[in-house]
Amino acid sequence: MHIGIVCYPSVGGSGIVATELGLQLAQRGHEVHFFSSEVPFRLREFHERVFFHQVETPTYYVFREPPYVLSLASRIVQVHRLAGLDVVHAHYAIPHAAAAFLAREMAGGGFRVVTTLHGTDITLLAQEPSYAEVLAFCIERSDAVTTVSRALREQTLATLGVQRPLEVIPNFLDCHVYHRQSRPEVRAAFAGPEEKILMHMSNLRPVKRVEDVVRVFAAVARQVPARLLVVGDGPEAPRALELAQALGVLNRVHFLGSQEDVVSLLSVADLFLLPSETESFGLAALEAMACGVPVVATRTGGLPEVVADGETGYLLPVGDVEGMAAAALRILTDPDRHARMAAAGVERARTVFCAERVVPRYEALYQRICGRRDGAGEP
Ligand code: GMT
Repeated sequence: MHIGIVCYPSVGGSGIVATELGLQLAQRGHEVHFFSSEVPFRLREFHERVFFHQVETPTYYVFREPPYVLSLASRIVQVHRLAGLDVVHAHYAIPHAAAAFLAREMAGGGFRVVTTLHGTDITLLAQEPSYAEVLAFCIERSDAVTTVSRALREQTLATLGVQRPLEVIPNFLDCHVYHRQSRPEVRAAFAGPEEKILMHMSNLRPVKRVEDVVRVFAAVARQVPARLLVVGDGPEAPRALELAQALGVLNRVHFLGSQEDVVSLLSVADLFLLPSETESFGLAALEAMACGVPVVATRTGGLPEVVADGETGYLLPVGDVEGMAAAALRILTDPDRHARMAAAGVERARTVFCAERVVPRYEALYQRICGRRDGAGEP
């Protein structure tokens, strides 16, 4: 099939999942066309059957902001004329689903539109009167809509009152890439042999509650020698840094900024912290589990569908810093428990969330909405 993928290029779960999906589809013989404002993070190498179409937004003095949706819709239609797209798959509804809808209208219905809801497009933006109605409209008018967790599906039905079916297809990983490596030199760069390494990785926005990460770490570091790696960048970075200083742990916290090779870093971590306010899935938690890192996270959104509470980590109420610190210490001070949870995380990632298990579900969906009977998986 010829598949268009529309996504955000920056570091963030929806862009990572969209990019990985496109690469997996290309490996399975499909022709994949990415549409974004820049080359997506993680699409830096050449891949056969993968094309990238940059969306240019020419500016003009009457525009307050360049109308990206219009440029994106035009680009999709141009590529459709040349490549004959069967499906355009919009990742993150705003504004990608609207642009895909407009492009389909302009192309006389020449392709199908799939929208994948990822998280804050529903949990935050659906509450905004400026977006709610157009969001509901795009969801109703897509040929298929998926959500990355059951929790997000329920939330979408509850907040927008949409009538159409929403299919849950969970996020996934390339399990050939996400596995624990032996990296003693990376470990030695951050910690002494007696120190535990805790890690957090996100785009450091308020929803991630990065201050809770620092508070949990400070409580843990009072009991066991430890270091904290903070991977990613975002608006909460300065506050987290100030808090680490105020709590006297700044010399044990490493703010690493955005990193491409997260597997090397996860491979030296002993525990992963994800104390988010809301998390429709929690891709970072899954990446940690796949690399044998137990997770302490909040019981919110789709996280309970990813982290098996008591088996691959522990889930605590949002804001329960004390509880999360106690759970972290329970894991870090008990080598048997740690080993059990690490192994259970790897097992869960491999049996439920590997690309081989999940990508065929997207293929089957595309085939279904295109009315093909030639079998899922066939390009
Ligand atoms: O919704 C967002 O905050 C953005 C989005 C992203 O691009 O990072 O994150 C969401 O999508 C990811 C991929 O499906 C999920 O793993 C994240 O849980 C989800 N973020 C939130 O729900 C806060």
